[in-house]
Amino acid sequence: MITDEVKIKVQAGQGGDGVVAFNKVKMSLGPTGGKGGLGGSVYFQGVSDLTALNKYKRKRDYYAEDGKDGRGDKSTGHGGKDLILTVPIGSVVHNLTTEKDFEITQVGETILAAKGGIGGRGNFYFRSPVNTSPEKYEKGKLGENFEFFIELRLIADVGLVGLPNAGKSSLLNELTRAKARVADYPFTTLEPNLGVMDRLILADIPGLIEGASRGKGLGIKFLKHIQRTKVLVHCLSLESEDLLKDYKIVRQELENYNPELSQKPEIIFLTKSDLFSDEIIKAKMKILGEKNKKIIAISILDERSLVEAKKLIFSLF
Ligand SMILES: Nc1nc2c(ncn2[C@@H]2O[C@H](COP(=O)(O)OP(=O)(O)OP(=O)(O)O)[C@@H](O)[C@H]2O)c(=O)[nH]1
Ligand SMILES: [Mg+2]
Repeated sequence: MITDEVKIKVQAGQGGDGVVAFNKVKMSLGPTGGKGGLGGSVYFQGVSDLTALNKYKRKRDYYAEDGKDGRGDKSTGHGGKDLILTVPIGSVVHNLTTEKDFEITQVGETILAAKGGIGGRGNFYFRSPVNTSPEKYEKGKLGENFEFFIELRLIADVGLVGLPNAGKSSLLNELTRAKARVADYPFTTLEPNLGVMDRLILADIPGLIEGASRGKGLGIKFLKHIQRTKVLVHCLSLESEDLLKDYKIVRQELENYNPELSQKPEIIFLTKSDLFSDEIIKAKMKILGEKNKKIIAISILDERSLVEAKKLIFSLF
């Protein structure tokens, strides 16, 4: 299962305290208290594992290590260990405290989430001609603490959309080596599936229904995953009694969710063409047919139509 939304709290480490110490050797009396070490910072780092957010469902609070106190020989305490929190590439991280957002799109990309506090100075740093035996020191500063909302948006080139049962997952399986579940009832797909077709990443999301953009069905939760795609492939089953209505329902939901989605280049695949004669297909295609629409009939049982489908997709890249 892919977790695609989590809220976590992070706390960077506190700086170590400065120390009060004196040299006990007669010839070199004087303050020797060192500085506290730097508190550990918290970072986010991109990984390719799409399930990397799952762990944040179980545990929500994260702490980096505190810096160690300074030492009596003028030396600085050890720094606290940094904490690295892995997130899948495609994560959008919202800092709920500062309201700043950032995106992680590359494996290994590392972004500072919360900075560790600096260590306090020990009494060695407060020596002066007028006070050769200062007892003064500073406490380490607190590390930053923030609350984050992390949202995964899959990075795909092509998004497969359509009503439930339109044949989206079947098509994904044919065009890529994905093994998405396929069945003859609506809402077979409960989580997005990804597949790779040559260099393109295809994302298959759960079927959309009327009202999806207002939260009906499953679709809304996953529309964000196609927000970054370049092209939408709209699957419409030829089995439908009213293709135009089906088409409009999905287009309307895309538009309602985010008008940018409906601006993306779109290809229409009329699916399950093996079940119908050429005449019927032609007639049905006409119903949708505006001249400038890219539209073809396909079947997972017709290899030639799948080659055409691939070509059409690639023509938009
Ligand atoms: N005859 C025929 N059946 C197909 C074809 N493509 C898909 N199907 C069948 O249509 C049904 C639905 O296919 P899915 O791929 O699960 O549809 P989906 O759009 O992913 O459905 P959801 O995940 O529920 O939204 C399954 O029974 C498939 O076997 C096709 O080209 N020809
Ligand atoms: Mg499916």
